[in-house]
Amino acid sequence: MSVSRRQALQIGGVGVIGAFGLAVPLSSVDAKSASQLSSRNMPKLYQRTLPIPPVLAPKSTTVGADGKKTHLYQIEQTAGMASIVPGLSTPILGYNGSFPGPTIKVNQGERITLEMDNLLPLFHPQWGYRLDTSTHLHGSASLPQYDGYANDLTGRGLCKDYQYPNFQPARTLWYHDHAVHNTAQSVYSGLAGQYHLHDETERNLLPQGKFDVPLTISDAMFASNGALGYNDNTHSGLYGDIILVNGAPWPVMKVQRRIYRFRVLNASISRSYNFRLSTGDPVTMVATDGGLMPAAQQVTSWRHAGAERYEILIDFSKYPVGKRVELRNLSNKNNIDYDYTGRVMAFDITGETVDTSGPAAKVMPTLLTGSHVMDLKTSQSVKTRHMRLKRDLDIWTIGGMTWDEVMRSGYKKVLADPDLNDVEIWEFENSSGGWFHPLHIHLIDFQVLSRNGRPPFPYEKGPKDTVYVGEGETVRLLMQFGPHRGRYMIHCHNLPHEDHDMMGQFSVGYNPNDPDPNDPIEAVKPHPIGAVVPVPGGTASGTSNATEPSQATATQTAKPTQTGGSTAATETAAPVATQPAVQKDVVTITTARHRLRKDIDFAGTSKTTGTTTAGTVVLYDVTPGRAATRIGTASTNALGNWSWKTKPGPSRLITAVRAESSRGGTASAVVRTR
Ligand SMILES: [Cu+2]
Repeated sequence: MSVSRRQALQIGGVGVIGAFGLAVPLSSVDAKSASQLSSRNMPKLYQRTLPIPPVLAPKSTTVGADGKKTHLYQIEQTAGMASIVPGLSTPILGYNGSFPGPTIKVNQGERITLEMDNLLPLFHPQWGYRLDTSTHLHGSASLPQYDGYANDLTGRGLCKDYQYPNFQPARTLWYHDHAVHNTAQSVYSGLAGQYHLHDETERNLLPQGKFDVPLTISDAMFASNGALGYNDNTHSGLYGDIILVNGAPWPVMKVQRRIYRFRVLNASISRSYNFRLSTGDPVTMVATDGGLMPAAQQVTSWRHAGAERYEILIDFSKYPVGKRVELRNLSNKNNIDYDYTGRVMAFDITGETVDTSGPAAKVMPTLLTGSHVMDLKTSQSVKTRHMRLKRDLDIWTIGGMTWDEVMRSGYKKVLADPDLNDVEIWEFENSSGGWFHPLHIHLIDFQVLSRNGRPPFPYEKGPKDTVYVGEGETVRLLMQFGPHRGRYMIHCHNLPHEDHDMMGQFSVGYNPNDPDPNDPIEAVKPHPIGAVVPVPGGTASGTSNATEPSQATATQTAKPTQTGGSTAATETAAPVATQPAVQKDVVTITTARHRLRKDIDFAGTSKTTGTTTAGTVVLYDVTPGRAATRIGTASTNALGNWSWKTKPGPSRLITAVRAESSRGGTASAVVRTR
């Protein structure tokens, strides 16, 4: 059966019901393009100048009693319009209305309070889900209550004050939405930006200022009216036909004949790249997710999955004026490629007077710097854990767990419970040949020990927080848990995988029933925008000392049972909770059909009275005679409709189904089987 391209694309304002779960045989999608743009609106290679997102200025800076600066920043999450394709405007969601969001730059040891205001529409204008947000600063060892926990949601009209400690070594971080079940579509809609943490070592080794260039790379597909299209191939992944760098399709950048530093972030929700220069020349890799590598690596091409950051140096002095050097993508297994997804951007070498100020303008650094995580030894490890990354029916699992199970346990269930400062080895196994998983562990940096028993790639020989677990691969990672106690997420960074439902959590330094002063949902609540909230004294909650994370640990290890408000976390619990109460929900199932080896199709409604909360409906196979199993998740749109279908469907016949709404309602139905 062939599927029209209109069905294949979930077009803005049209495909509300089917935004999740429409199965599309890949062969039916036009191989030249996924977008439906007319040729007049289709972007061409290397027409746009590379945009550089603005650096955000703080609202204010104060100096604490300890002499350390705290910068107050404010970002408004709003709907906006972007000029991405020629002749049309694209509705987006953006930090301060733009994609990518503004870049935040900070020096090690300076704290940041980020007021994150949710001024988005109540429901996503195209895909209908409720736009509650949670902001994760990826790469930061933030306290759990500031880490963007998926269910720590900030609703429309509310603000959450995030505290960022910035005590870690210099690195490229990024902030992005992490809202439960909707991360993929919210990040795809534009909620992502870079964050640069600087330190003395890095400032003395690597190019700075305009020679230190953020490259946020993503892919997208567009409807004929310029709106974003969405098709995640039944949660396998979204693969757009148009490559964006800093929000512009296939841009070009004029460069001087000197060395440049590029902070390459793959912000695609699913696509992985295999980057290479058109000249075949190597780049010099100097930093990974967690900052500087011990030694620079010459790399001709590198595999780069979602959320990974690699900092590269390119020496343009060896090319003649007028030469164009392209950054290309050789692609990897299990991506869907189109005519121009092999191209990314171009650099045009100019005859402009060369500015040789600053470090590494003309000479490549070779020895960089060691780090705590790269100095860890396997002999320090007290435990080895093994987890499989796997698809069960239509659900992605990690170590046999889904986020749904974590939610059902009242956020108690964990995949691992290391003690504070424990060193452990974690192994991730992907036995499948059908997909790859970029695995992200919050809080910590890790060292990649091996992949299938062999050494990691040269470009992985630095501190990492996300690792490419390719087809048929098992990776071994070494890490130390700290400096904070509490619960943190671990998940796949193919975001449709994460949302359905490849996410779990681990707990550092607590037993399951210990009280948790750093509870990721309860410790710090959002407040109405504009309300004055007391900032706890000397906060960033004990993580202020740049050079002594052990100091931070000491503050955080205050007995969880302690009362009397003497810990920072207890003090920050003061702001009033303003989350709307869950209202009565009525769920119906209007369609329930499973034709074995053909298709499966469920649809219905989930309607609430009073305030509506974010809605998803989880479907369970409740066929008599076997244990109930989860089969899928659908999102409820603004009209209260949900739908879930896939082909060919589960391999054993489902004769009864139960729908459970996240808003509390349930319904069951007999399934038609013909
Ligand atoms: Cu995955």
